[in-house]
Amino acid sequence: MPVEQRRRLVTAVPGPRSIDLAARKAAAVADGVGTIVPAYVVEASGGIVVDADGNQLIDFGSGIAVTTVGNSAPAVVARVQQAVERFTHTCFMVTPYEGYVEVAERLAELTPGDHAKKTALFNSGAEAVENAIKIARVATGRSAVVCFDHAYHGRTNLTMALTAKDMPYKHGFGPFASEVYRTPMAYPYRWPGDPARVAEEAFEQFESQVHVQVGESQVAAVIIEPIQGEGGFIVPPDGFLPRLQRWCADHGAVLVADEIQTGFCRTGDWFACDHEGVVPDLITTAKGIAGGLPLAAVTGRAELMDAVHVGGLGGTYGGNPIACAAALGAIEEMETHDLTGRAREIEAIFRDRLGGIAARQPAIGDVRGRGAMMAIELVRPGSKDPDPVLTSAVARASHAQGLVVLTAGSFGNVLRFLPPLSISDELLHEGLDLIEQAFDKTAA
Ligand code: PLZ
Repeated sequence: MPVEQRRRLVTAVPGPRSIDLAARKAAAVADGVGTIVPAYVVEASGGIVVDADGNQLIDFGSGIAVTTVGNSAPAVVARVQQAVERFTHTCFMVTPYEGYVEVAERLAELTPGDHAKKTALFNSGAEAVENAIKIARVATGRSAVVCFDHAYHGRTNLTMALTAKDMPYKHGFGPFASEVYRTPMAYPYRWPGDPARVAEEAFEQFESQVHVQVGESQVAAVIIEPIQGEGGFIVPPDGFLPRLQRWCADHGAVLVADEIQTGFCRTGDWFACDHEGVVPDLITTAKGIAGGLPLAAVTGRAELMDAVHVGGLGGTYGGNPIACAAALGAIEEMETHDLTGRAREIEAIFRDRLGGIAARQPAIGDVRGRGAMMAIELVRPGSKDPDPVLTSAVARASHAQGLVVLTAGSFGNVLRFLPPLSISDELLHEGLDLIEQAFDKTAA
């Protein structure tokens, strides 16, 4: 590994070089594009991000769950280097190439279910979600899409409509796409009903709201993140996803699993749906699929995927050859290094340490997640009132100490941990020490 796997602070974070770059950013880049930790990166690998001032930060973010195999992972670099020297682009819709086909073959093998599957490749997660809905609509001849509270599916017009949160994602950007209906999410920590029956009650509400407000026969697709990401790492209790799967099968609707954040070993399985053996009709993937290069996919039942007329799916860059090479390299890394197993080990470390911190910090209301996708929800002690102020204070104190950590949640009160699976146990523990210290410094 080229970068020494050690945290090191040589200046404040951000340091003078990053501050200069931030001034250039302020002058040249639209303000609407924010930055969470304004330390400008020059290099990254394993569990370390190096900034322009020479600071070495511990990475608990993976560029929002993207560099699951680590930054510049060897198999990704090797395959990208080979590919980029041969050709950079032809457009698969003009003169095709093998890498695209090979990624589609691998997705058919790796995604849940052993039915005949096909794939179409795109550039971003949002684009994959948009296309999954297009496919579901053509295949069913219906238009309604059902999504969930706290969902995040992207920033394009249709995906904004599917995303639940106003600020910052939707505010002022309407009008939004129509025929989108939202129902309650099985959110154990905040479920108002019987805590032992969250899966059943949430499903009952889904079923009755769809019946009354949409009509079963109108539903093209039900789209859900099997563990919600931006919404705050909300893990539905066992039984909720299988009920949705059965409902979709019974009513001729397409179940779309948005595994853009949860997919590719992140949760300790290849896909989060695998945890309960749920087999979605369509699955959207992106992020972890290609080790940091922009690639996204819709994979699903061959008969659904093939319902769209020739020429109906595509895009100039979809399945770019360099991104496909990167994806094959990332999958190779996942297989050779048993990264599903590594995600489970990381979960064990986080559960143990976060449980210990939560026992001493009454502001931590919930510890949850799966694999290397763990989170804590912060509340005012003695209540479940969200505490976004403390959440951002803990995040900022961690950033200052050289830990890249992200927040999430509809109420901005979730600290989420998404380390690359290539991180060492030492760096995990050190990062968790920094979280613990940040609480000691900031919590009342
Ligand atoms: N579906 C489940 O997590 C992207 C958003 C970051 P794109 N999540 C990170 C931000 O603030 O823009 C995401 C996701 C799920 C879809 C998407 C969208 O993926 O590649 O960002 O378009």
